[in-house]
Amino acid sequence: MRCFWDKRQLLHAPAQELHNGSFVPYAEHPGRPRSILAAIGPTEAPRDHGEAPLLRVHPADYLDFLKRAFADWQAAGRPGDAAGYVWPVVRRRPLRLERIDARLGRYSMDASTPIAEGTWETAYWSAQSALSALEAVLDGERTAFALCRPPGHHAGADYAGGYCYLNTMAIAAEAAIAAGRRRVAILDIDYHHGNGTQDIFWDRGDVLFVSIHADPATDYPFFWGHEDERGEGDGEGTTVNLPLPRGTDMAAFGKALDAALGRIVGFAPDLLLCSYGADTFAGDPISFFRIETADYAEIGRRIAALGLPTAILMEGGYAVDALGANVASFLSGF
Ligand code: Q9C
Ligand code: ZN
Repeated sequence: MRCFWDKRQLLHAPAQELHNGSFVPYAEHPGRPRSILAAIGPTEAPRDHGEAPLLRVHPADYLDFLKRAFADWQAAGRPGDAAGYVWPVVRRRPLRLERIDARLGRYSMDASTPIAEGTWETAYWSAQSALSALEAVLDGERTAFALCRPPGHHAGADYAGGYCYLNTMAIAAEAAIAAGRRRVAILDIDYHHGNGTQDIFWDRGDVLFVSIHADPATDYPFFWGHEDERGEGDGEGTTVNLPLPRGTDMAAFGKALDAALGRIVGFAPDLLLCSYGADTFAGDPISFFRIETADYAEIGRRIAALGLPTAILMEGGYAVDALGANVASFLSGF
């Protein structure tokens, strides 16, 4: 399988994140892609598709924020990585915000997504890897893999969150539509609900978003991913949420997967895009499902059995020692 990765995706390395009340080492660190690279064999550098495909999803002012935030933070005399501490939940309205702390609040949803020196460049090349995997599939490959890092599915059109800055999945889906594909299905099997992807395609009838994830009653991101969220307007019924309880093993996950695949078949898409997170693994340090390494091959086989052209985009997975084996197992199923 063709695999895409750019070594500039190692640059982003925030020191810490706020986790359950303490500052702890940042879980989404460069050791993750190193573990994957050691397990999957040769990769190709992505082609540079420029900013136009990013601007199909994200407004220019948000990209400008991502590019400038670290420099603005340093210019304000702040130590470490740029991180917000105030968020406009109540009566949010358009404002021309100059203060870095205000901009960090305006353009992010949580305290686990700091901006460090190489963040923009890393996110940019992560998106280019996604676009290159999509391009390979549009050009006739049955499957392709993008080692996206940072991940993307928590980032909305104008906000960062959950270690995500650019929504790589939405960027790929919009590129597929711009290239003439009429119906695109997204299957998100990261442990966490893909709130950013859901938000971006909430009212879209041409993009199906199906997600299997930990129940937001108990798990991040809490405010999205409940079963009764089904989309609106043209998108009514094209958002499908299948939350599962903590402790879910392959038997229960497999039933939800079959239901998800049934919805995808019913949608009759031209193309499948898969947000793959290995944080459903039993040994994941921040998650609570019980999927084993060998199970990922079975999950991959069942998805491949749809027979759809499929681009796979990497999302989460924090058990770094097992991460490469988990990704390799999943890809082997295809
Ligand atoms: N105390 C992805 O897997 N931190 N993002 C949760 C819980 C955010 C995970 C904190 C987890 C985001 C792509
Ligand atoms: Zn996750």
